[in-house]
Amino acid sequence: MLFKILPGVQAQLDSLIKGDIDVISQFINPNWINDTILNDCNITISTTRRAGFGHVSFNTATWPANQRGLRRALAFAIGKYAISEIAYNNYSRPIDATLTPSVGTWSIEHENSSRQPVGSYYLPDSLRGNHNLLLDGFYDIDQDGWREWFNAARAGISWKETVNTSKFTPDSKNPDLIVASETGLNPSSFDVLNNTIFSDLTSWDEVKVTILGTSGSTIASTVLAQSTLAYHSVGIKATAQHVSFANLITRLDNGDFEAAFFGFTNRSGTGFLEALRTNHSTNAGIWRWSNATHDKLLDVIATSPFFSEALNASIDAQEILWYEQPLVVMYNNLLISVYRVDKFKGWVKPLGGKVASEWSPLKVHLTDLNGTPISGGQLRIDLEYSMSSQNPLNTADTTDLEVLGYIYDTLWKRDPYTLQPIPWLAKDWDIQFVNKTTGEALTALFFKLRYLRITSDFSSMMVHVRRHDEGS
Ligand SMILES: [Ca+2]
Repeated sequence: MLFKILPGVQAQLDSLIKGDIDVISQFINPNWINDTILNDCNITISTTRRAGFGHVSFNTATWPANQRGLRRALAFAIGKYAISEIAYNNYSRPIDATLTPSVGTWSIEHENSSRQPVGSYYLPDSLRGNHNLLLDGFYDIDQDGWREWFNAARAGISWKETVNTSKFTPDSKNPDLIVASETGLNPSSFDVLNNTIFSDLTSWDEVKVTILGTSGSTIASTVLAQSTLAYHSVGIKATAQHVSFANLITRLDNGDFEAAFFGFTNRSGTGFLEALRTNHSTNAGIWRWSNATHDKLLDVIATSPFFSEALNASIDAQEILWYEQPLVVMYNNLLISVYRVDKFKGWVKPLGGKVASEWSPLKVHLTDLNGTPISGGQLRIDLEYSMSSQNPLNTADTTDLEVLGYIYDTLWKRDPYTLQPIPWLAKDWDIQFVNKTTGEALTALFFKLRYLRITSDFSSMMVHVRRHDEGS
């Protein structure tokens, strides 16, 4: 194998067309796929659904993003097909579920849910968006088309537990909307006793939401433009703000944001749901969201020895997220693989991954004139940057890990088509639940290593455990 450092998609595509490399390992924006590539019979393009998604996350510790109605309003009002079309030239599909379809049966996405789907946010539905805003108390009190929120503290009023829905009046954005018969109102959001708050115009604040996204990305600018338009359609004054990626991360960490667009990867099973656990570090650095029922379901997923019980808990947990929308999942884009087929055959396209994965170098082969596989040959792959470390224990750099993945072997791998664990250095393993004297329940993994014809006393052998499932 030979790695060539080629910064930028154009250099990588040029190099592939000239035959200097055999496969592009980097992310390819669909806008780069032109007729030259499409018409080259030595080059193949294939797609696979990414194990991840683009979304808008909310900081649920700040007003107004702490109101579910405001978060759901975006989910309802946004047009998810439009985002996939504009940002990805349709190399993308809308999704609602927090676990992408690439994790198979664990996902509640409509196409593979084992239960009746909870509903869909795919199509823009400003009526339901408006409805959810009204239920949580976002009200266009001065009838100018933008919603306000009653500032109880300034008015010297404390919220009451009782809500008299008969006091609602028609909404300026949707005069036909009937909300008086609705149930499930958030008791913390409204005090309509005596109808006094509706006459006190000075105590209503206009609602404003800023949505962050990185600068220089057409995908980010598309999502931000569509999101602000969606909010405008339901009377929320939303503004897009483009910042550097470093600034975005800092603002997330500091809780200095209301909403932000970025991407997530979830490679396996239900692991991503853990990131939304109340005390999880990812949650503490992004959503600051808490839901005791969701936490309990995660415990079931983590500890249940019964597949169906864990599966049902996963479905229930995703349904809570579907209603609560601490993050509005928007699209599941396709990963585009571009590679030459004139030399090597047998490329592997794993579920949710690209052709340039750990499996292709193991499986590709040259062929003789009769098409019979022959050994040998040099597979050439591009790298965006040079390596910063050759030590797998001290790097999290994607370029480093990509190369190191070909150098270091693991105890087990994932089957590329089913994503189930398969034996590798370990030929078998056993999972046992043990109780220490402290009463603490622990999971113990016992590996039976393959007999390897290597010269070693194993004194320097170490097991390095990396967590891959936390989404960030
Ligand atoms: Ca208004």
